[in-house]
Amino acid sequence: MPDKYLNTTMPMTVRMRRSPFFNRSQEGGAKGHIVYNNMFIATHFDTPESDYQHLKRAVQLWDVGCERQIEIQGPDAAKLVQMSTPRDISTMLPDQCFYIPTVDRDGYMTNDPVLLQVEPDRYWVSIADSDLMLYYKGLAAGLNLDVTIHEPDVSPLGIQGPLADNLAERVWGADAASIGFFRHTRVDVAGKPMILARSGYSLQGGYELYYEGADGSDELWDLLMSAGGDLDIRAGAPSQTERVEGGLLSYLSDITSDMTPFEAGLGHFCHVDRETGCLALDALRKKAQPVRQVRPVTIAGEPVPPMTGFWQVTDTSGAPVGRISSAVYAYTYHENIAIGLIDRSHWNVDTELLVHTSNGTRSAKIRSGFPGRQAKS
Ligand code: THG
Repeated sequence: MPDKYLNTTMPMTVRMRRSPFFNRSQEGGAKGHIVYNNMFIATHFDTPESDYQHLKRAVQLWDVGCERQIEIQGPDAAKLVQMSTPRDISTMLPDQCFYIPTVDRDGYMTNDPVLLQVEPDRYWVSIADSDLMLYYKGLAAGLNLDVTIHEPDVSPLGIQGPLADNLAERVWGADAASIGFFRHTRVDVAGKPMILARSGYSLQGGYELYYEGADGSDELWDLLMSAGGDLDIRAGAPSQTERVEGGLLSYLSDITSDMTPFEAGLGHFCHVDRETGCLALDALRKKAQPVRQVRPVTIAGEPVPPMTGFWQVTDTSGAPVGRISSAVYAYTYHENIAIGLIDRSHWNVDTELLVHTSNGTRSAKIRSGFPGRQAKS
């Protein structure tokens, strides 16, 4: 892959992987980058605000090839996936995607993937940034399960924004474009049937195409770009501001490996009343009443600075009651919105707090919800 499109001074090596959409994403004007699942991906194109405003009004193509798949195939595949999550996957329909908290035996979060069934006894676990595959391989080896586990050559392409439906209908037809939220279907991509799901890391609507292999990726990108020419389509990436406004959590920021799904606010995905086979059932039953939990927080004052570490949250007299893990200035709502992990004593709506940001102490308050989500529902 040529490096001429690399809009960065970051030194490259082979082990810092790039998806087949990397070059087109670079040509689309990528400026900021991060490493996620050992993959190099773009995070912004214009200013964060302009990327955000565009995502909210048009449609963007996102190289989210870093959402790596763990493929688990074989007669014990469902059993193994179920061992890792408290969400009851026996109810998952063949065309459904499930957001699943994954946990270790003690009920602590190991990842928060999207699960889908590719075919009977064959699952893809679409992971956030942690080495979950090793956990599955370890369990499969230790328990002698009848499964094979590997990372397939699959690179999701995000098609996100309010005009994504319009684009998908033009390219793949009305039936494919009208699938329900978190449902998937197969669409034709240059003669190959690939999975298209209505999902993605934004609250603006859209799809994810689970692109298989590398051949033809430029052609697909170009086809989508020309089909969406009059929709103001652009290259883009998940927007930190938009996802925080909408309360979409990020593993290793808002969810850390010392947290349970209950603490992460994912208790509705914990079916601890059923004998699912999740290895953490007993542990999670004891942890179902958390003493700290994720909460939406408003931080007063001018736009908050970028975060390079957690910010401590205290009560108004200075006693620690939690931390802020993500904070943004929400352009639409003209205020600072944050994701906090807050002690039970201080998590009620409207509780007054102090947030110790990197440029000073601000007053703050627990919100009733994330504004990007309230607006949608
Ligand atoms: N899509 C796919 N894989 C992924 C992500 C993705 N892997 C990494 C990362 N993102 C995993 N984390 C999330 C977090 C939130 C959501 C998806 C993946 C999400 N949540 C919805 C919400 O909270 O409203 C829906 C949850 C539900 O009700 O099921 O979409 O983005 N393929």
